[in-house]
Amino acid sequence: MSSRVRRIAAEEAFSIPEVAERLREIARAPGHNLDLLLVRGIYDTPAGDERGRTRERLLDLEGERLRDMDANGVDMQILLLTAPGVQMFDADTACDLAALANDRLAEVIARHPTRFAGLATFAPQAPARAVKEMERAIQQLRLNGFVVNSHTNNEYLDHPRYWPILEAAEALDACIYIHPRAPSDGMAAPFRDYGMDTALWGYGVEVGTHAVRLMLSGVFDRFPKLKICLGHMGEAVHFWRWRIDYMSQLAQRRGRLPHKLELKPSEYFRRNFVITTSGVEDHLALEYSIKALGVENVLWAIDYPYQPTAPAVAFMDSAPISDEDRAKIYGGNAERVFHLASAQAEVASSG
Ligand code: 1WB
Ligand code: MN
Repeated sequence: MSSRVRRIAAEEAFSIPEVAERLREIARAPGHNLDLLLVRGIYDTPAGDERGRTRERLLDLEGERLRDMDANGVDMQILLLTAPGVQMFDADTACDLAALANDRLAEVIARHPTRFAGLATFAPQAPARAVKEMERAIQQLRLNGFVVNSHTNNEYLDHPRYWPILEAAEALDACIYIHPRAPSDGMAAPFRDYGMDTALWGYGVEVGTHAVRLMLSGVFDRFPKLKICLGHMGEAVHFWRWRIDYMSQLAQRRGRLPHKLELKPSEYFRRNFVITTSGVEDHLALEYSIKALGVENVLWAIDYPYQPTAPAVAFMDSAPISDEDRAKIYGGNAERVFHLASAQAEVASSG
């Protein structure tokens, strides 16, 4: 049995031609939504240019992607339908394309069960249908969790409309990965300049805001076993833990919270959240995250194809941490959080 550390990359983006085609239609329609900057850049650009290459890499699953994994010793990618997922479509289109994307994901995993796992998509635009698709994705397709690209029509998952989605995820024991999209309309204006709509800054602010809303709304008292995953080194939410705890007590006393919280926000963050390192190759941020959250709650990710694989591997290989912790972050934690077959089980079934 190999004792080499298993490298499982936990937030790796893909798309399917049908979704890309619909996003191209959205790119060509008039509109002012902040996501359109990205959508026009990737889905309505010639195949040859840099963003066109990103589109090709998103649509490729078994060619260049597997070669890149092999070249860098990446055992497995956990695949997610890339932002904005199906969340810019009308509800019927979104439901249909979510099911199609989940089917394709299950097919590629069936062809490469040791190389890919996948998080299922659903359409928050139609919560009851989303719950049905969530159940199908876990119980029939055997996918490993869920992805949602932050807000939907400028609403966040703390809204009671979406509680059935949170309830289903908890009941299915399946983690919801909240991946960014551009900031919602109400806070978009200052992000229009300097490329700030993107992963440069806007994405983190958008998802960080989403996470803080969830914690303050009380949904983790209602759904205490709900698990949320945040990428990009937790979008820095835990860096603010002391201030959020302190100020949320004041907000509570001033009657600004809807519900008397059972725990402090930092306690919800440790209990109900895990984070990944996607796209953040900073040893100091990693050390802080391990100390603040516990090593069990930190998972490695690359952010393929938006960021290159080799530096993400070099970052983790050279992290000044114990080999035991490195193995947890590289793969052991992902096996637990996303219910993957363990390395031993993989060896036994293939050998
Ligand atoms: C980029 C990065 C674009 C991410 C994305 O589109 C996502 C980018 C959905 O750098 O252009 C990301 O997840 O970091
Ligand atoms: Mn990402």
